[in-house]
Amino acid sequence: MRYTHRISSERDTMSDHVTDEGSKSNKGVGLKNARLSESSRRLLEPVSEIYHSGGLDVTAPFDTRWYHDHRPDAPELPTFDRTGALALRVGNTRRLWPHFLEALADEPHRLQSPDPLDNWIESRIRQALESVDVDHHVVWGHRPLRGNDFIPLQSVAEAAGLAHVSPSHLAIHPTYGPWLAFRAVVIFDRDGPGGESPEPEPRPCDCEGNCRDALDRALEGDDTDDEAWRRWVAVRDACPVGDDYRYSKDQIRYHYDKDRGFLAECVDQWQSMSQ
Ligand code: B12
Repeated sequence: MRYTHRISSERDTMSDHVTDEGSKSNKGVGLKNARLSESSRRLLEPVSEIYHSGGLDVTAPFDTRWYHDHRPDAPELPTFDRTGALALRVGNTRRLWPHFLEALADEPHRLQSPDPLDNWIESRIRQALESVDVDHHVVWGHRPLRGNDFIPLQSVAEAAGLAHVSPSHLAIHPTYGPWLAFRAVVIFDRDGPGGESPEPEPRPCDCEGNCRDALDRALEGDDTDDEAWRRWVAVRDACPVGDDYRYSKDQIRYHYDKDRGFLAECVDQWQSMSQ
């Protein structure tokens, strides 16, 4: 293991203190406020419910046209030849972590995968779609759509009124700040909700957070030194929004370091604490 500090002793449960009740906004994280036809709601509800209950808690529908209007320069989403297709964007906050550890405890073979997190997320997302009888495509955040072209999921979030991309190039949600990740988009062979994209929250980025300075420090630093990951975490920490939703120490460490040995230790610790 490259780093010497110990695994956090905190057991990262579903964090009772972190609920959306009373928070400034949990906009864009579910179906509740989405404009959807009854049939689209019936289609998306069970899938969305599985994602939310499994830690993919920033999941909500959108219309592919909103993204295409917002980023005409970027790669296009598949749309089944519709002007605007019904789509679900799938993402998460810190709530993903305990579900991930639990899954690895149940299915330790996933630890052998080159990227256990992407591997598990793909299987979760696919599993929930098994009972869906409407044609669909899944576009993964971590896989290019074709060639080297990724779909910019931050722009999908922006087009759907969920987040703003900040000067640090991170998407900032009004409640979660930069502490959220985007995993995939599922596009269905159905018309989308149409109309204008939802009005975004006011941009939280006219602040003194100096995330741009933190980004410059990270970019100037030597990426091979053992402290490089801390400079990248500092870019997220520079944002004054979403402090309560900061990932746990272990989650941060794994996301920035991707050390599977460390991940295995987290799983062992999680198992011993849940016995
Ligand atoms: C390729 C990629 C990277 C590459 C290169 C990023 C780049 N363009 O410079 C690398 C591997 C370096 C990278 C690193 C990180 N990434 Co990255 N990355 C992606 C990925 C898979 C595709 C980005 C892309 O090509 N988009 C397509 C083009 C067309 O989009 P674009 O809008 O024109 O450009 C966007 C990005 O490319 C980025 N970008 C463009 N130029 C620059 C320049 C700098 C200096 C930076 C930092 C970013 C950046 O910001 C643009 C939006 O404003 C996305 C997931 C996705 N599919 O969106 C994650 C994603 C953008 N990354 C993410 C994160 C968190 C990181 C890291 C901070 C942490 C980490 N552990 O991965 C580090 C940062 C450290 C670093 N050294 O940069 C998150 C952002 C979450 C958020 N809240 O916004 C995403 C969305 C993945 C996720 N699972 O959520 N990433």
